[in-house]
Amino acid sequence: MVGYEVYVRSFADADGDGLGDLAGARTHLPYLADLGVDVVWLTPFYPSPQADHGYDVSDYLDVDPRFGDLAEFDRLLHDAHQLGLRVLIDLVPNHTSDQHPWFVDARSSRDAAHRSFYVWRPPGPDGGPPNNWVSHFGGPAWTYDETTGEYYMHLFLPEQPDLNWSEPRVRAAFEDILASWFARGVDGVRIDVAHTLMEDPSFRDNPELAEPADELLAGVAFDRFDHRYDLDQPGVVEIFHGWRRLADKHDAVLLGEVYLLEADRVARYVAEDALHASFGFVALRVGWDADQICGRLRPFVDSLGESVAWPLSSHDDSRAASRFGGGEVGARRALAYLTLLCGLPGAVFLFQGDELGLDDADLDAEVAQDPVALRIPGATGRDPYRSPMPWARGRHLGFTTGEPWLPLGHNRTPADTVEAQLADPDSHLERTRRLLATRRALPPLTDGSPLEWVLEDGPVIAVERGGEVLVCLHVGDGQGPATLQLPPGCRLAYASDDHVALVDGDLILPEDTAAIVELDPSDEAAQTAFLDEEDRALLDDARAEADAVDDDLAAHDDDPITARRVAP
Ligand code: TEU
Repeated sequence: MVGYEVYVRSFADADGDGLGDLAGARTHLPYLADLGVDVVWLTPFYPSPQADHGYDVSDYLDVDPRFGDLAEFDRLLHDAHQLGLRVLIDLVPNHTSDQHPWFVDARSSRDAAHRSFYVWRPPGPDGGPPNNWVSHFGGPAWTYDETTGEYYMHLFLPEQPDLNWSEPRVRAAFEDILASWFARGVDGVRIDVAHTLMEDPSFRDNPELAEPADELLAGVAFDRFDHRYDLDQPGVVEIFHGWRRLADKHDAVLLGEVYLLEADRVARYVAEDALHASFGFVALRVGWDADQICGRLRPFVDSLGESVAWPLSSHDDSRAASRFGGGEVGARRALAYLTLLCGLPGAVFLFQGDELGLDDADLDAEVAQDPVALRIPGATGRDPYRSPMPWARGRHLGFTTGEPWLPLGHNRTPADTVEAQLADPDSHLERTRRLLATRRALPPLTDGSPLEWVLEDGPVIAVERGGEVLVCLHVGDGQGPATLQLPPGCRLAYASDDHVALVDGDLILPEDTAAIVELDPSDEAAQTAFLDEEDRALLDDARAEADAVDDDLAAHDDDPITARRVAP
């Protein structure tokens, strides 16, 4: 499937209050269906004080009046289904808002009914926080509560207290929440920080790292620790057993935001009795470098197969076009990279505006809205990824008739808009649409066909699917176009750029471009041209065995018992 992340507050504003809303999103569903999207993920629209822009929920079963109401949600869902789109909502189970009635009660006294819904600890020996855990958003992961004389834990803002998932009533409450949304007709949930629900019961200090865990991580305080005791704890996966039974009953999907970069750790969450799939965040953590792209993506392909969702960008991370160099070059690379992702097993997820080739918005520091920017000294925060969608020429590029909650960015121009790009067959938007259509038209790209890494040493990466389709990406080495000799009868099904060509069996691939090639289905040699000797021998054996079975069947044609052909 092709997913599309709608960051609701920045997608489209129907009522002119400067914030995107559900009615605005509904208006543009036909646009998404035309683009080739299968699944729309809506970021949180629940009642919320908006301390973390909706990821601080104060009521899991309603819609914040700023975004609409339940009737508007139902209309959106109905329209989406009419268009053949499925809708995922964003479930935030790790923490609530500090304004959620559970927390309001929990902090009222030590023996409040909901006290155990949250994680409370007495002060450490020096009267300070109980241990050295830090929040994602800077500062300790603990806030002292004057009224009750204990600290509560929060992996994010103090306004986002962590729920205590050892409390069976929390588990029961979330199963009810899920059942309610599934009964309403939602097609699944994206599960916010799915891997962080439990903590080590001894609340030990996390070891400090000499070096950040990953050179591509931001280097904020959070990344200076080995999160051995606060993330990815035993027992989290079991929580999803009950969720999966509920989801299966409603034919709904559980997609985890398991923000871990090691494939085997992510894979533990994906099982027949746990999540259907997880995002593969490594896709956002690669530079424009063939070794990194192959080296980091391949373990996810190997251990998750079809159960991974590749994000091209997200509301938490720099946009692909910016990560790969910005400007025209960045946009060209982002489209070429998306082409490769389309060649891998699993789902691909666009973040709104990726289809336009947008890079991060250029915003003045004074307009900062993201708590990360406002609370971590020196941090730019996530606003540049979250600026409003440019729809059409004119004021605020068609996002709102009012004043946008965040400016669109100095670098946004009328040429970036959906309106302008729809009118130009060479636009990023039209090329993206053709890419998604090509992916849909070539079954080996989506039917679970086996994958072969044909070239992975760079600068050209090539993967072959099911012996029928070849996807190639040239990340560039300063040497100009690469030429790949292909077997006869190949067809160029998609090119990310006009300078890609297939001439007399030679695929000419300029730097920063990608192509999808269909191997001649009538030419068996072409289909196996990329197999190594061992695989070709295996294939020959399998074919010989199939022929033998066929002969055997023919010999028993008149037998009363029906023989079954067994696929080798
Ligand atoms: O993100 C979880 C997460 O791990 C991110 O905070 C990420 O580490 C960070 O954004 C990198 O800058 C989810 C949501 O996607 C995010 O928007 C929320 O702020 C967060 O959870 C808390 O709910």
